[in-house]
Amino acid sequence: MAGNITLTMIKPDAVAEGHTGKILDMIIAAGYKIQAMKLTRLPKRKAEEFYAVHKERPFFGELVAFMTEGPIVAAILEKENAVEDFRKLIGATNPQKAEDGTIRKLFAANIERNAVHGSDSDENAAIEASFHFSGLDRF
Ligand code: FUP
Repeated sequence: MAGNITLTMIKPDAVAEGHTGKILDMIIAAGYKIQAMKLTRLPKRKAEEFYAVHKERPFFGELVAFMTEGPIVAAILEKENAVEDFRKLIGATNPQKAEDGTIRKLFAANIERNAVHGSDSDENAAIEASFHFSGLDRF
């Protein structure tokens, strides 16, 4: 069903700082069911592919370096209105602009090291879910 999944990555900063459990608690408390989940480390080529839309941007090299510096937790999350509600739960890209109580406000250092990813559309959620998981890994 369109609109019922989003793809998240708990980014290398948040995993390294030990925030994975607290972030997953917030996600589950917000009503998401975990369809798939793994601890993994993106190779440079895969990080470049994931963020290909940003490849001409000045921050692209730093973004790829950050996203490959350590393990991430990738997960497919299921709930009605998943994409939009998750964007509200994580807050603005820049944590200084994120609302109080959002995941980025609580755990992110700055616009680059911003703790979590959330898909920005239903179309991208489907693409990003398939990027990280095969059908066999989804429940
Ligand atoms: P978001 O959808 O909130 O993850 O934000 P974007 O798709 O605009 O950006 C993707 C990632 O690029 C962000 F998570 C962090 C990084 N980024 C920067 O490092 N600097 C910027 O100015 C903008 C984005």
